[in-house]
Amino acid sequence: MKHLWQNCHAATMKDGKYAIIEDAVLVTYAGRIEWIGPREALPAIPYDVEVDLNGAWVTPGLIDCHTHLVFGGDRSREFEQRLEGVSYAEIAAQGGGIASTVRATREASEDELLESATRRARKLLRDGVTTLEVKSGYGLDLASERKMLRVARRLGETLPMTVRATCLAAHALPPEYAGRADDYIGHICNEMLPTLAGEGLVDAVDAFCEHLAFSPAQVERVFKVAHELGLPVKLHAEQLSSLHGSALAARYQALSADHLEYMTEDDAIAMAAAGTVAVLLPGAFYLLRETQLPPIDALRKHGVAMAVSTDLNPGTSPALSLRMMLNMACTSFRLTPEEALAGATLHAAKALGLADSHGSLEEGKVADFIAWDIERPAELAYWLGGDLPKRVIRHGQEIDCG
Ligand code: DI6
Ligand code: FE
Repeated sequence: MKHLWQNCHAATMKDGKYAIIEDAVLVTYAGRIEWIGPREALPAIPYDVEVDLNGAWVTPGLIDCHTHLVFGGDRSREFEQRLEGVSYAEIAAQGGGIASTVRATREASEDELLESATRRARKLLRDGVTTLEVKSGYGLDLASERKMLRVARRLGETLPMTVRATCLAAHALPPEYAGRADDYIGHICNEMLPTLAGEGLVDAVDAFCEHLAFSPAQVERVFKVAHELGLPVKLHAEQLSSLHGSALAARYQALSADHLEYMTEDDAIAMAAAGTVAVLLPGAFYLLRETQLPPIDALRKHGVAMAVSTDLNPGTSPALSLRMMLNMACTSFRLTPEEALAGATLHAAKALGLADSHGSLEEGKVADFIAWDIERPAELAYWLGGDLPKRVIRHGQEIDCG
């Protein structure tokens, strides 16, 4: 069925930048956008269904390109400890932090993980997210990483969302490898990645490059194997200190380098040359009460595409609203609302390797879009969370988000 969606305005992100069409019309067919433009330019296209969007603003479906939303347990006690003055690194050193989520995630069954992850993913969907990345990294052994990645695949099968699965086995050192980080990296390279990739469970490979996680040399071993397996890479880099992980990621043509508070201008130059997206995660910045800002001016100056994401995870960013992150990206990082919206659509798609099909309203792309009942697109970054009235259209079909 061919749909004609009319009586709306569109923030299209066409041609790689924020752009708007007033009094827009979209024609969708077979899950794709067949035509989009101003009403006066609409050609005579026969259609089956006409939909009145009542003056809504239409944007691409939001894309949350960095989440850890599959996990067992929660870490609200750790949140209290941090408020009492204990640092993230201290908690990690005491066996809390990521390690405590690893214990809970290993204990949970696949169905239990699917149930809790579905609840979180549904909240994002209700907020306008139609494409989602999910990382493993709380299993840290073959069976538990597989369990997490299978949950990511099942989310994509059971929810009206596109889900990309990223293997983050190099997130932290599992207790059984204490003091043997190089051996664990060897296990990831020789067993885990080839097996999980062979099972079709991995769309990209990520690692945590940090003093309390893995060194650039260890990350590079993982990247080499990812490339041998034909998988793109991403990296948690420069979140707590400067190890130049973002420049390393650029050398491996990474889809993205993420966090980046402590990156240098030279890192930004390397990322620009490689087309690596900078994924900004203001939720983790906020929750850790970080004061070092990512170098937004250097990223702008060198033309690095900036995405914005929730980093939804139980430790540093229990964030269930991507729009809330748009607000924080503006307020804390001084992005403009236009940059923030491009960061949760156009550039987020690129960070997932989906730039050809998602992230903008253009002919031939997937017909994933949100019709927001707002007066101006800046409202998407202005309201602090809440539930903005909207209609969610995925693959050209309106869906009920419950
Ligand atoms: N950086 C983060 O912000 C998350 N992982 C990472 O590498 C935190 C994960 C956690 O604390 O559970
Ligand atoms: Fe993360």
